[in-house]
Amino acid sequence: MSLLDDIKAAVFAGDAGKVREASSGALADGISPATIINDGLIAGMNDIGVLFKNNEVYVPEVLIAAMAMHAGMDLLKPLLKAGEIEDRGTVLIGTVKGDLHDIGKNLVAMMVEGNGYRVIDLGIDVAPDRFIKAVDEHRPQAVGLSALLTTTMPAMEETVSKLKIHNSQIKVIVGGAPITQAYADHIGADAYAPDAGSAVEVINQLLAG
Ligand code: B1M
Repeated sequence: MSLLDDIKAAVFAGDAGKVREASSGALADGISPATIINDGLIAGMNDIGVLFKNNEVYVPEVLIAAMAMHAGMDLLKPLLKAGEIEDRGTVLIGTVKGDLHDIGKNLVAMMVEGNGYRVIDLGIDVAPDRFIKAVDEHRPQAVGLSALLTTTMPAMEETVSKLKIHNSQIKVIVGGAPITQAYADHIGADAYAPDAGSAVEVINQLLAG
């Protein structure tokens, strides 16, 4: 097995120590940080994302894999030269106003980041105006909104509406347990994703075309 396969397997297994060790070995072998990130760390997160989407692994495995991926990122990011890694764009994400649930939103953020996007996570209980301020500050290509309560679904609708008035070009993706494709269509979101793995696919599709 190559060192890149070792890194991929270590991310998949959630073994942060092994990720660091194999990444250092790959660097010593002359493999570039960008290649290690793309073909090792991101590839490992992609693999776990597919299994998560198919209900073959669960939340803890994904969280542990993401922590392992971050261990590698921490080592490699300072070594990257400008422009060395494909800039897939920036995604802003947050849980809507009044809603304090963040486990699912964090999973989505980790999977999106693990697929090469820059993620700005605004956290929980994010009012529409904070999203708008952050759009102006970070110029994301997409905004992701999460809601877990039926009582905060109207805040999601308000946020989508205000974002679209502010910037009609921005793509808005929504998700969370009570959210459906029909609701996403109703509130004018560009896309809906039922889980973190699908969120990555949907963002890839939205930003590709
Ligand atoms: Co809350 N809670 N909670 N809670 N809580 C639910 C959601 C609830 C269904 C429990 C129940 O009654 N059976 C219920 C909502 C009922 C409803 O509205 N229909 C509920 C309630 C009522 C409440 C309170 C009102 C309780 C109270 O105080 N009386 C209160 C509200 C607080 C508030 O937000 N203002 C409350 C509080 C809490 C805790 C703080 C204790 C805690 C949250 C801790 C945290 O998040 N840091 C909590 C928890 C943990 C839950 C349950 C048990 C688990 C939620 C979770 O994390 N699931 C939940 C019951 C349940 O779901 N079994 C419940 C795991 C997570 C991975 O899944 O978040 O669905 P999920 O995310 C998925 C997808 O939805 C999707 O991808 C994720 C990964 O696959 N997804 C996206 C999510 N966001 C996405 C965004 C996307 C795309 C996909 O694009 C951007």
